[in-house]
Amino acid sequence: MLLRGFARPYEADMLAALRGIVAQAPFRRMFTPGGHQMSVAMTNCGNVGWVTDRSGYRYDGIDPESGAPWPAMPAPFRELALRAAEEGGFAGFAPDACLINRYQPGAKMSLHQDKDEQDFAAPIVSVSLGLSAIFMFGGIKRSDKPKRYRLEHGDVVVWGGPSRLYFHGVAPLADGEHAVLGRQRINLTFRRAR
Ligand code: MD3
Ligand code: FE
Repeated sequence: MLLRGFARPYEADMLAALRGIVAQAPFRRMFTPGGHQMSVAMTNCGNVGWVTDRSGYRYDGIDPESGAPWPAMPAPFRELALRAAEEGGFAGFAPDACLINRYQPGAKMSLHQDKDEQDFAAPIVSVSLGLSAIFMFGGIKRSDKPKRYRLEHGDVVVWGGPSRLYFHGVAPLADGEHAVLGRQRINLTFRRAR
């Protein structure tokens, strides 16, 4: 379910909280198990964070860069995720992980499934901020032809039910200047990892 502009009322609180998170756990470009450096820079907040390195993909309670726990999930993040999931028909969503992706011009995310989580019955809630991006939404098979959606500042999407395991990705970010966030797109995904 696509909720256009749903994050707008939370924008100021989210951006303030984001500054605190990034001060503790800066964005970094991780390596895939295959040894490729991702074009998207990432960080996390919550009890666990998604990480990738040469040994594989996993959720980890510790930020490998600092050796410290990830920053706590701020209250406005939890509130937004809960309210959006409720709109999408998933009452009581309590995410334990929030992956924060930063796209600069040219950054992209290839078609993939999110399946490192324990419980696929919980939805994933995504929040887009800053420059808009073309989101590609396929099907259960990698070969299913993706539909394209433009995701803009403040848009929230709730991915639950069958779509939870659909292939998806993001086309290379076009250059531009966003009034609030400048030359970047930030995407937050709220997850129930454990
Ligand atoms: C559909 N992020 O972090 S958010 C990711 O814009 C990821 O940064 C993209 O894919 C981004 O894993 C897309 C939308 C999204 C997130 C999770 C999904 C769509 C999804 C999980 C299942 C199906
Ligand atoms: Fe994903």
